[in-house]
Amino acid sequence: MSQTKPQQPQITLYRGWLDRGKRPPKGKIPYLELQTEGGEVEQIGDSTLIVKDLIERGVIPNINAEVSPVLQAQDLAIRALLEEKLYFYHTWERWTQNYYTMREHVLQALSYPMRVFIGLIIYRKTTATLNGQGTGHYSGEEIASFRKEIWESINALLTESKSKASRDEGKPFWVLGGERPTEADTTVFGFVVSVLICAAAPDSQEVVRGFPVVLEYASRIHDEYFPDYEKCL
Ligand SMILES: N[C@@H](CCC(=O)N[C@@H](CS)C(=O)NCC(=O)O)C(=O)O
Repeated sequence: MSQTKPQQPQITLYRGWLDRGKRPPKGKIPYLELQTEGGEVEQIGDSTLIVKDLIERGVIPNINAEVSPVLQAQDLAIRALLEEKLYFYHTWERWTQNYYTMREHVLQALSYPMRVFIGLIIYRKTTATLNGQGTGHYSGEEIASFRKEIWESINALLTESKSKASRDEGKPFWVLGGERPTEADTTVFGFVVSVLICAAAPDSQEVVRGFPVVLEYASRIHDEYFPDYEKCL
């Protein structure tokens, strides 16, 4: 019996700061708009929920399906470390220490008066979030040391993984040290690239550029999966 593959939905990804003005489901970028075969349009916000939804629809494979429960726990911990901790140190560096560079970049599509106005709203909301979450109460030195500790930990995992994978010269190696990527790799790769391309993150860039194995990790993933993108490594 022949089986017809379900029609893939049409997907539009919104990831620019100004897309937040369109009231996405979680009030944040990134979010997706999915148009199903029947013409229905659905919005999904939050990268974790987006991944779960696309797996359920069969659009992408569940790369964690074969991973043991212990490794799944480690995978989750790495993602949480970056998304719920390092993310706020990044936000602090970009929006409080390099405010004008950040504002001019993310709001570049707006006129100057609008950049000033919207920039102020973002600044006030961001500092309130940082204070509520806790990062806003640390000193610059404390944030720098927490941030360094995180990148050192990521570097330690990747260094171990790279040494195990040394037979596969030039091929990607993975943060949990396995043969295949897990979800944590999508997060680690995203954070490395985000630091390297962000002009408002000079201190983070210096830290990341001090870890050759982290750069090598991202470079190999780039070559394997994103050769059509400009390389920042
Ligand atoms: N955990 C969320 C984080 C999304 C997130 O915080 N996005 C930021 C930009 S990087 C945002 O839209 N911030 C605007 C706001 O909080 O109002 C995800 O991965 O989707």
